[in-house]
Amino acid sequence: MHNGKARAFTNIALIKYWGKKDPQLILPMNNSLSLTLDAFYTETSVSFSKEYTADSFYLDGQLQDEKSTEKVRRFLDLVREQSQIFEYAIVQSQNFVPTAAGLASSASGLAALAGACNDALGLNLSDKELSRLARKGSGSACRSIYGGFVEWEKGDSDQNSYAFPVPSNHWEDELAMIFILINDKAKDISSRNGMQRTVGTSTYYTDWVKNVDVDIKKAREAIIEHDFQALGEVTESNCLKMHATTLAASPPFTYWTPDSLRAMNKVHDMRQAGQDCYFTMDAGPNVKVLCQKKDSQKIYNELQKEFPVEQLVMAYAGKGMETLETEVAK
Ligand code: FM0
Repeated sequence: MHNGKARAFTNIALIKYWGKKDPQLILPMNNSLSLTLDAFYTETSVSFSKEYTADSFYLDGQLQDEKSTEKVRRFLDLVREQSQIFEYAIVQSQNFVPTAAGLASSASGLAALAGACNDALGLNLSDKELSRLARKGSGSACRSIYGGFVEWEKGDSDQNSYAFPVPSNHWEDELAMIFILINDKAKDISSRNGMQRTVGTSTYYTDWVKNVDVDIKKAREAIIEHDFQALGEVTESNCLKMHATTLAASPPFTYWTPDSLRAMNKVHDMRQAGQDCYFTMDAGPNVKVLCQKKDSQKIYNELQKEFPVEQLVMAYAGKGMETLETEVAK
């Protein structure tokens, strides 16, 4: 029996990962840059044993079906290959989210699973190797190995595509991100499928790839200079460019709902009124508002005029992946 346990926090990209060059190895088309947050995280235990006859995956105590287990099982296969320990595993994950609104995150989930497997099988992986391993579970997970600002260097092979911390002199501790959780009854398109369709069919996609390096550079500079307006502007503009690519896909799609637009408008109105805040969105309808910690309570209160408090979550910068004590002896 080999047991391991780890916790990882989710991260939100300020400059987005959008498109794969190699879907098998999960090599991205572009660099991305994120902020790891403290409000959403996953704790995962894994045990490998010769006695098990199949992999099983429990999420929040519920045994998951074949479809939800697939990502986990494929990841376990990679780990078995890497460790040469060919045993089935039981994976138990708990998602910690401050409201009932769900917000499952493959970034925190796969980063925690990578950490737990490393712990269980005594792989002794460095952070760089852990980032590479997590990447193969879910691209954005490679960034959740680290806290604060993180950049994912796209690379061009399994060896050189990994995330690393962006030096910021602890500037992230002065920032906040407020989540506006928006319910979407429409059928959703996963980020994996959405980016695949976009790369394959969107006439705007080449434009995205051409421009994203400029945004990465602007974000890096803003972080070095602790220039909040510059970081906010490039965050918002990069998000809009990513979402524009989906409109030119075939068939076209969008992650925006009327309430997402209402939230984006609210952020614009607040900015007009002199508040320093900027939005970003990922492959779903939720809107995240980047602001400075010193203004965060005021902005949160202002958002409450438009959205019920149950839909708002305040987040600050979070830590990197950590190994936890297992309950059972190894
Ligand atoms: O996080 O197919 O990691 O940079 O969230 O598992 O590699 O779930 F807005 C989209 C995340 C994409 C931007 O994609 O995809 C970002 C996104 P996978 P992920």
